[in-house]
Amino acid sequence: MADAGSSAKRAKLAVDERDEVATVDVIARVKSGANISGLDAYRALYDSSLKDSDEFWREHATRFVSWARTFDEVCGGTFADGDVRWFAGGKLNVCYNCVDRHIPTKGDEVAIVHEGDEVGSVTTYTYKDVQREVSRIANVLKSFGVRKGDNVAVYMPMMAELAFVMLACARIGAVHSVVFAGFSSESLRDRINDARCKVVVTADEGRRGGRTIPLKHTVDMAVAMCPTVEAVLVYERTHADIKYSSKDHKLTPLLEAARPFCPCEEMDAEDPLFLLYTSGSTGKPKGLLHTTGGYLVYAAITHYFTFDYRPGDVYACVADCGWITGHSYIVYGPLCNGATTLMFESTPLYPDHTRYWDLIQRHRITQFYTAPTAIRSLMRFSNDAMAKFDLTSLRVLGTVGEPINPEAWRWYYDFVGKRSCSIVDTYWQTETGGHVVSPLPGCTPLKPGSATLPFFGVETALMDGDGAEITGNSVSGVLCIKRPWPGMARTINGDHARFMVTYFGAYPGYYFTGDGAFRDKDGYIWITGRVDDVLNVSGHRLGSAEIESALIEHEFVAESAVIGCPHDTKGQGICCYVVLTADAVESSDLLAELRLQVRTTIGPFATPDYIIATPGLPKTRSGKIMRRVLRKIIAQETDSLGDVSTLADPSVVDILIEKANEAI
Ligand code: 6R9
Repeated sequence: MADAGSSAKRAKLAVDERDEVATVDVIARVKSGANISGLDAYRALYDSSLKDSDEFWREHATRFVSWARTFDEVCGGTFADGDVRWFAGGKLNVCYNCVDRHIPTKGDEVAIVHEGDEVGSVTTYTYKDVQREVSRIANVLKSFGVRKGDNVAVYMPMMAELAFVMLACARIGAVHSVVFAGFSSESLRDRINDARCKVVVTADEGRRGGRTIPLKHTVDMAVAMCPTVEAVLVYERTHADIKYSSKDHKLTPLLEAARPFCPCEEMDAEDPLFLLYTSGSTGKPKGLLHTTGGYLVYAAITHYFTFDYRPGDVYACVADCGWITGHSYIVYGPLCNGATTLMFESTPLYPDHTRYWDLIQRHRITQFYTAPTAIRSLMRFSNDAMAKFDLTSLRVLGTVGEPINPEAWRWYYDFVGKRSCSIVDTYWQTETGGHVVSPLPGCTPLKPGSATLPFFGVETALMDGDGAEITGNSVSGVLCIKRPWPGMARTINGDHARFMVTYFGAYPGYYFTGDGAFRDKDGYIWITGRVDDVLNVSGHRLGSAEIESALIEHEFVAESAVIGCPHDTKGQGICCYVVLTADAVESSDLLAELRLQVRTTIGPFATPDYIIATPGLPKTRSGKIMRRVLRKIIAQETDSLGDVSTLADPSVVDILIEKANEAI
């Protein structure tokens, strides 16, 4: 069983202790020439970004992005009306901005460095190379009838070609929907069907951590139940001998035959750029829609300031393009800024735990961006092996995906950054498109565990249980954003009503993040985690409802309740309580089967840490499951269960405690 139980010990700061945390003033390697220098400069620019918002965004939209036609209006619409738009009337193409416009000045400079699964299997692509490769696949897509506004599903490993496909879609005005290659065929099927995709791009197999992932096989199972799919285009990553049916097309010969130039489609600022599915607290995953102008401006400006990007840098975000982090900070932000961006196909532990350090040393990486879960898994090893690598190229170290515990922050700062790098704990979401709360290197004094201060143009607010805004400092509440920002998602595919209810229903006039936060005495923001039923497992969002419905599909499950539990490396683990049907016999085999059921329905990253069979769930008299009680039980905080007298059957609590203790 996983080591979730012991994690209760993990250092967790109590709210009032956060006010006592001193700032760390590190900026040695960043200081000279930082893109913005000092807290005063930040405050001045931040204030003007709110006070003269239109002017701020007009100036930066023109500075970071090239427009085929300038926009007539900076921002229009409101949260309340659900019609927010940015840069209306502006025309542009995202791929032109990320590739073509850099060619006159840096056509022969490296745009993408790809490090494959095996150590040192490196391929580099200049901006000219990228233009050629993107054009080829764009022309192939067109030959399959993909046109402006069509949705294309992408289910690929972290090959450079994944970025090419994304850029190719942007080039011809198609809307990509990248599905993380760790999702199951059922998850993929639902996403393809929700977006009515007509083409799916995949690879024969993936390679990750020395293992082979049968991607095309998964696509076959999904597409069998996707009536809209006309063609499946297959990159040959491993050249495995796989089955090709009449809808399937090997890309190798098609790309060889394709013209290596494809013109860029002129897009409206508010035309869709991509869909990306993410878990919500209820029901099926939401296909969030991002549009062209605002998203690109926001990805580029945040990449520039948060990572203190400078020409000549080798910037590396080791996330997967299947998540928003890969979209904004591997592909769109860095390439829009003309950067050299690294794509990493492998894992931090392959072939051993020094892979990242070797990567940094060999590529002379200047900015390194990863997740707290990876940091926690690496800090278990002795630092001696790391000490043999030259990490002095680093200037900025980033984290994303979940709150970073101060212990992990310290280790990242002391040992990876050698106390000379800025740590940027970037808080944001699929919905926000880019960073909304983050330190800026050489600018924001750091506090281990705090995402610090809002990005330019982002007005944060904390709300109380009655829906009122909490003023002042040293306060906790629900984190909201008070005004539109360019990178925000515009809708949920096919369900604008759900978009409105989910994000603007809870606090009218505010965007609701779903996260809790503490604002300390200096106004610094500390994210405390989700306040809804969304789990965050190794930085991946999972809805408890999704896992519950996967369990319920099993013939022997009558009822289930899924909650997050503390976990040493993953941040949160998955704990499932199941009530078996009357004719079921509880056995370790059956529980293993249920675990497998979740794994195959959603994907391996959703594998439960605990499955606990129980005769009943703690429910109120109105039938609502008291998840708080379940959370406390698995976290072994049974002395603070709170009031359980309102439960329909309070005796179930003792049984649950006993069962949980057995499982741990
Ligand atoms: C970018 C990304 C979003 C959720 C978000 C929050 C958590 C992300 C965080 C963080 C604390 C940070 N989260 N960054 N929590 N500190 N620096 O991860 O997007 O997959 O949509 O997840 O992740 O709970 O609401 P996404």
